[in-house]
Amino acid sequence: MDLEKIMNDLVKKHPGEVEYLQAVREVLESIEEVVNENPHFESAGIIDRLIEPDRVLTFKVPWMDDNGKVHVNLGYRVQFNNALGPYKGGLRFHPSVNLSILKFLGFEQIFKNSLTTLPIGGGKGGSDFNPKGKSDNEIMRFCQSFMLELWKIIGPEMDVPAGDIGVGGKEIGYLYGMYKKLTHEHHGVLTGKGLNWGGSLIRPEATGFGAVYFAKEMLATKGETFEGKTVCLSGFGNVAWGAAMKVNELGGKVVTLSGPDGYIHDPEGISGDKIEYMLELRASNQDIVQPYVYEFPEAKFIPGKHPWEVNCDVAIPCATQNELNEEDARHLVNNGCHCVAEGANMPSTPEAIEIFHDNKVLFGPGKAVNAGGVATSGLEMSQNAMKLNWLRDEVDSRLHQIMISIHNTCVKHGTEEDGYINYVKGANIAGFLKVANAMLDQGLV
Ligand code: NDP
Ligand code: 2IT
Repeated sequence: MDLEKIMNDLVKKHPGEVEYLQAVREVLESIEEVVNENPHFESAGIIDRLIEPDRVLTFKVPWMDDNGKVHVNLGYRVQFNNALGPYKGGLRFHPSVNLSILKFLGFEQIFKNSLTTLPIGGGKGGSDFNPKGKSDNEIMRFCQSFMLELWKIIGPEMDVPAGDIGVGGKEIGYLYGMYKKLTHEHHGVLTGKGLNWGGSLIRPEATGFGAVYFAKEMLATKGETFEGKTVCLSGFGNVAWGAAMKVNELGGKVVTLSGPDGYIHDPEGISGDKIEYMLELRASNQDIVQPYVYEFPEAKFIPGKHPWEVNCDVAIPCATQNELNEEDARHLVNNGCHCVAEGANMPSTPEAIEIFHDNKVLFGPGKAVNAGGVATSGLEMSQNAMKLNWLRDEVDSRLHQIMISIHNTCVKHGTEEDGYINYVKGANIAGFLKVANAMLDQGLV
């Protein structure tokens, strides 16, 4: 496999799609050796077929605000690969959304979903719509207009969207309502649904819980636990909330949160009411974490900075892509952090990952660490198909088992000669092999 040629050709075809190109390069670098050892992948054109999405739907989303003014946003669905099962992946509503970001997320999702052990392919979608500061009615009208286009290409055996940044239970409800109206069908076409109408217990907590279950396994390889560990989190959304709860439960202390305005440092620990307050902060539909210090004055707000300068044992980035750069990685390593688990998708830059690897930090990449979210979406699909609901403990224990299995898979495929576990390599190779072999089995389609 000529990696540089593949990348040069891809850059020419998709100039400026930096996040997508970054994600593809990372995977190809990890799997290069495996591909070279298996010439049948090359002769079947597996790599060329894998790095381009099966199809992309782009559409306009016109909607009216509460003052009667008309707005037009862009909507997308990237159906990347369905070798293992129906396309599956979240919808992101954020002003930064563009095709490059959704292609990177859809590409990552293929390997993540493969690692979950469940039969789901990879996709992603969303819009540059900004839900911040919008009324519930405005969000509803936007979601309805979005679904007026999306419904044509989704379905429980075709493509099953869910939430991501800016899309939580409320948005899933409005999207589902419109899908149901258009199709007259009440089947689980979206995951992350309300508990009374097909949702699964533990789905809201799943990504954060899963990330901490994975980090627990990473620490265990060094004979360590979360007990007494200081943990830095970023973000203050769904993933950060679930991770904060589970770290506390396992005896760790969460000392930071962050938003686009800066970060909160609470040396006494973010637990109990303070975690519940995160939900209020998100529900307030603003874009800031600063109000935390008005509620809990013992904490400090540091404007315009990331939390990675704070001393910690474990870091769990839970906000967004490329939020942890080379300098941040140096700070973390110099301040004693020896375990980094990516709750978000691709939060560390390639330079930051190199520093973690050079310093033999336990580094878990997003596609392995945060796979608990989509895995529990898969469990929601199973429950919908069976028309029954599992109890909380049942879903949680399945989630926990899946995270342990993903960890074992990474160890199997990522352990290097000196014993260091390269989780990036492990996750990429294991995720890739399953998809590549399924593509071979299914012929040239
Ligand atoms: P939420 O919308 O609940 O929270 C996202 C958090 O990140 C918020 O604090 C948000 O602040 C912040 N954020 C978003 N964009 C930016 C930006 N450009 N700059 C700085 N901060 C930003 O989303 P989730 O918690 O669901 O998602 C967080 C991460 O986890 C994402 O990378 C997502 O892809 C990933 N993920 C989510 C899963 C899920 O099931 N929800 C599953 C697996 C991964 P604000 O919104 O105020 O800008
Ligand atoms: O990035 C992700 O894995 C998600 N946003 C969850 C996707 C899903 O289908 O539950």
